[in-house]
Amino acid sequence: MSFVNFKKREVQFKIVYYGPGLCGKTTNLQVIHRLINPEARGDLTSIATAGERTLFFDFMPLVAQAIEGYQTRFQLYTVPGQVMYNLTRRLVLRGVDGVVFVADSQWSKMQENVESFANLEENLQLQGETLQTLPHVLQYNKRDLPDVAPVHYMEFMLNHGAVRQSSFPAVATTGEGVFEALNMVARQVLHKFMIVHSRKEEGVRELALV
Ligand SMILES: Nc1nc2c(ncn2[C@@H]2O[C@H](COP(=O)(O)OP(=O)(O)OP(=O)(O)O)[C@@H](O)[C@H]2O)c(=O)[nH]1
Ligand SMILES: [Mg+2]
Repeated sequence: MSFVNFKKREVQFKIVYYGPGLCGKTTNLQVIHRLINPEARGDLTSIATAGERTLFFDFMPLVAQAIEGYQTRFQLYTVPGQVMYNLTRRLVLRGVDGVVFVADSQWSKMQENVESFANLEENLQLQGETLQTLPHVLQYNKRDLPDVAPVHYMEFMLNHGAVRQSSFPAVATTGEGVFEALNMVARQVLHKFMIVHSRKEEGVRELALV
C-alpha cells in the first residue's frame, strides 16, 4: 500500500514480480541490481534454497525523484513461483501497489503461465483487489530461447481483458525488457497515486509529479 510520510517527505510503493516457477523473477531483480546506479538502490536480499529457488521472497529498495520535493521509494519484491508456496505469495502480495507479471515464453510453460496468472487474480481477490484497478504490466521473458511462443499468442493467452495491458518481450539475463517493464508499472503506480490523493482532503494536493 502506498505510504506517505510528510515529515520525512517520503512516499513509498510496493511492486511485486509474480509468475510461475523459474520464469525469471529473481533474475529481473538481479539485473536491476547490477545495472542501476548504486546510489539509487539498496541491497538485494534473497531468501532462497540451495538450488536458488525463491523460498520466501527477494527484496530490493529503489529510490527515485518522481514526486516533487519528496523522496519516492519503490520496494521491489518477488514471490516464490513454485505452486506449493501459495500462502507465501499471499503474504508477499499484501499491500501491493503494482505487479510485473513475468511469463516464461517457452511453449512448454504456457499452461503454467496461465495457471499462475489465474492464481494471481485469485490471491488479489482475497485481499479485495482486482487486476482491473491494480496497475500491472506483462513481461514475456526468455525470448532468447529457441522454442518460444510468438508474442501475439502470449497476448492471446494472457492479455485478453477489456483493457489491453502494456507488455514487454524480455531477456532478463541481459536486462532486455526489464527496465521498460519496471518504468511502465512505476508510471502507472504514480499515476494512480496522484489521482487517488488529489481527491482526498489530506493536504496532499501539493504533491506533483516531477
Ligand atoms: N535463457 C534465459 N534464461 C533465463 C532468463 N531469465 C531467467 N533465466 C534463467 O532461468 C532460471 C530461473 O530464473 P529465476 O530468476 O531464478 O526464476 P524465478 O522466477 O525467480 O523462480 P522461482 O524463484 O522458483 O519462482 C535461471 O537459471 C535463470 O538464469 C532469460 O531471459 N533467458
Ligand atoms: Mg525466484
